[in-house]
Amino acid sequence: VFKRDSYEHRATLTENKCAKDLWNLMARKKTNLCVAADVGTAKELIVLADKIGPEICILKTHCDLYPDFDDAFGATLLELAAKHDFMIFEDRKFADIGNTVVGQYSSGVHKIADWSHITNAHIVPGAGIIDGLKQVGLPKGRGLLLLAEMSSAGTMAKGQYTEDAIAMAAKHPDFVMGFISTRPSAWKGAWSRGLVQMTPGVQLGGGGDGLGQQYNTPDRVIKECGSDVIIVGRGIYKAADPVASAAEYRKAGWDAYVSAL
Ligand code: BMP
Repeated sequence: VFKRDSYEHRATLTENKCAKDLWNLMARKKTNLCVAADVGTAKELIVLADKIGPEICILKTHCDLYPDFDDAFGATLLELAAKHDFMIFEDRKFADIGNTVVGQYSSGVHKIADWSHITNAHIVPGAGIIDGLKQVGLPKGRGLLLLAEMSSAGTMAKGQYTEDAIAMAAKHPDFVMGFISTRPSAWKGAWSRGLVQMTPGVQLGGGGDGLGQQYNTPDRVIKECGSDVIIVGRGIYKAADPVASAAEYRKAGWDAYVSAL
């Protein structure tokens, strides 16, 4: 079991507003469950978010999946986030040069920086991508996650690449709030405990999806892999009863955290 500090304490170790808000939210609401709401339309997403809102700390979106995305999308989600006390994470996975991501993050069709508290980026372009996103996001109090590892089979994000992500995060403690990771308990490089570890590829039954996704259980992700937030998609929104399933994942994630303290 990966020995850990409480979420309350880790809130005191970060310089990023979003990370501090998230640590405190998780402690207050007693949930480390992020739902990946990869449903077919914005309409379905909003219905789902209102139903499972009480169970989650983060609602993760892929706004380019929804054919009915419109200018009201962000405001509606922000209302639900306030109503149910959760944060919004647009899983945009920016991957371009600094100048391009400034436009992609702030404007275009989706205007992500206006409504998403958290977003993420690949480090493949080098540090300029963080500088670009930070120019837009820091004045708005946003937080950035770096993809240090991925859950998919054959991922290139490993070894030296992961070490480089750790080093880049350390240079931007005001804006980089954490990582997408799969096994931070095994990392060799030192990283600030104020940074949040979020892990996708989580299902109670384990297994995979035939397209490269690899699943671990909530218990293993939190206790053995050293993660802080479990990200669950199909395990919840494809369940016969998504609210009951969200409650089940929430309990599994929280019990694992408490037992690892
Ligand atoms: P599911 O639980 O249905 O497999 O969904 C996983 C979610 O996490 C998807 O939204 C996917 O885009 C995202 N994700 C992932 O699966 N692996 C990663 O390494 C990074 C991700 O963002």
